[in-house]
Amino acid sequence: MRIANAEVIVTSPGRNFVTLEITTDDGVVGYGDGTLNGRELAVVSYLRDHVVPLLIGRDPHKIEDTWQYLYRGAYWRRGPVTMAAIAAVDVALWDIKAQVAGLPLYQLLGGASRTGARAYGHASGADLPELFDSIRARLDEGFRCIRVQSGVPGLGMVYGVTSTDVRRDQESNGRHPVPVEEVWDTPAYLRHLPSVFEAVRNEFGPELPLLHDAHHRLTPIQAAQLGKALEPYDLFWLEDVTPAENQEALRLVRQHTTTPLAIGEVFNAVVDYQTLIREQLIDYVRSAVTHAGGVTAMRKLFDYAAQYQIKSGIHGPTDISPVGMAAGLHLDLAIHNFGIQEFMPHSPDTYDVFPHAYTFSDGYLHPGETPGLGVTVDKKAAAQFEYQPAYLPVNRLRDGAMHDW
Ligand code: CS2
Ligand code: MG
Repeated sequence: MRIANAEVIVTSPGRNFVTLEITTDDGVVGYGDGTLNGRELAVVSYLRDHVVPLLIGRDPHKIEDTWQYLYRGAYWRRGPVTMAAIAAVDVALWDIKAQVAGLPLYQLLGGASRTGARAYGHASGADLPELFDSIRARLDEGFRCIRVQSGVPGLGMVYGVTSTDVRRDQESNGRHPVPVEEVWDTPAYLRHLPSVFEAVRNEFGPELPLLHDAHHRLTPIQAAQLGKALEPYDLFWLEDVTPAENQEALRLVRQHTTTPLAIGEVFNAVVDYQTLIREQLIDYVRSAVTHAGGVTAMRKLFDYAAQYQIKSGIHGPTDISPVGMAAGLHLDLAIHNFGIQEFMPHSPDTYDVFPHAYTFSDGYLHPGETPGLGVTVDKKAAAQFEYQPAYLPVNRLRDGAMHDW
């Protein structure tokens, strides 16, 4: 069996998605997600110009060898564009292998370790009444674990808070020719957030698992203060307290708080976690299959983390396509050290482009029993949605200085 064709599909049903379609000479078709939010066309070029020519004629079953060929063969290591491109190839090859085996992918990863993947949904509000409505809406949809994001008095737009509560595919602030600029004030946020969690616990009781995403905005000592201040509210996790490029900085945070920590959505290789995992500075690894080199690399990450009782929390925003989502769900079902799965449902238009077998019910996701990944691309539907440039917002402090968004 040989790879006969590889095609990059760009579509934009509400937001941009990059998909690699690999076809074998036997006519088996596999899909991989290579979407990198705000920098999509860089991955398209990396794939079309540098990777696709290397794939034609290769044995699609040699997944590990192809991964190493693309990783080591580039000479230049890691980086989000490279790793998203490698992920797209890797996932498409796993899709092909599982289809040839006639099995859903999770069976090739060791079979099911659980009946479903516990998921968390996003709730947000500019103020408490809006936030409570949003939490109730998620509970009504079947979510049993909730990420809570809140507006901060005196600040306008804040990461994770939407005016309409429709956190589906649309880029968070619509499409703009240049990034939207938000204003950020860390002390105001630190003063306000504990009161939000106190109110949510008073309203919804002690049992509901609650999460929060600080989105890389704090210094290590601020992160320590926040973790400590939130301890009474028993969070499932506190996410991305610092940018974590400086892994050692997490030692300071860890010394000061028992609030569980999750990090990793902007990492793209196992080595990015080396200190965090070896020194047990976090509790959950957050990479997406799409951004960290595919199923092959994620399996190695989870196995390494498992040695230290660190669990998975795969990144699942809507900028991961249903193809990337499905790849994550097969891992969730198979690995032993599963923690939780982030789940933001995609829009109906996106689901039309990507027919999929995975399901969500009563708080749990399941990848389905279709051989392979269980997701395809309807190319006719995809062609109706042309690529549109779009950027993530940027953040400035009150004095105008750039800050992490
Ligand atoms: C996030 C994302 O889901 C999350 O936890 O932090 O929403 C993130 O902002 C986007 O994936 C950026 O593209
Ligand atoms: Mg996050």
